[in-house]
Amino acid sequence: MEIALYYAPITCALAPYITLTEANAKFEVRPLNFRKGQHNSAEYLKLNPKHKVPLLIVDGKVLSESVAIQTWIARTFPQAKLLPADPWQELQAISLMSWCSGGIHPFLARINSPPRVCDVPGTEESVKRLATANLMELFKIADDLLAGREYFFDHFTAPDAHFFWCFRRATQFELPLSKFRHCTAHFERVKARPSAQKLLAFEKSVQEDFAKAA
Ligand SMILES: N[C@@H](CCC(=O)N[C@@H](CS)C(=O)NCC(=O)O)C(=O)O
Repeated sequence: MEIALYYAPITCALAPYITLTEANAKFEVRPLNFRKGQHNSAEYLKLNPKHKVPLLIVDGKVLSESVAIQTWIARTFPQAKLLPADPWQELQAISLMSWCSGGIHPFLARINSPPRVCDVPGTEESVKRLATANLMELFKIADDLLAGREYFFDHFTAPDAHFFWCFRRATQFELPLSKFRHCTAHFERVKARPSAQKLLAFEKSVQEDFAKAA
């Protein structure tokens, strides 16, 4: 089986990178340089008209959307136990990933780029403020879910990688995150895993290559 992951540094494509690594899958990474608009190239748009990463290619077949990609990885490599075995718990895991993707991610995107959702002059700070307030509410929910736990379930699963990305992205903005003690501990715990360490080293090397090519 040939697996390729379209990825860009900093983005949510780091979650499937970690998950594929946890699964011990053999995969090729195809980094896109967003600064150079490679995600909007005609070639990439043919693969993903949504011009987003992550995108997974499996034996020539294309799969978009993090939740589907994470679920595919977990189902394809069951020995890695990347989703809980119990069917109800498995759905809870998919629910958590959908929340990361559809609930949390959009507020991170608004903080990152307010004009993408509102181009009325002078509204940038207000878009950021409202998105931050929403994000704080969501992180409080996650913090409560993670209280007294190492991971969302009784061992590391795909939602841990997905939420790790959400929290990491938030740390890259100036936000008051230290109050989320359990999210912070979870972030450090996932970050210490060899899969996340591999990802961070890979991200650094891609960023260095992009800088050289700038
Ligand atoms: N719902 C998608 C969102 C993916 C997404 O927004 N990816 C961002 C990076 S974090 C992206 O590729 N943005 C480029 C663009 O929108 O042009 C998923 O969960 O996979």
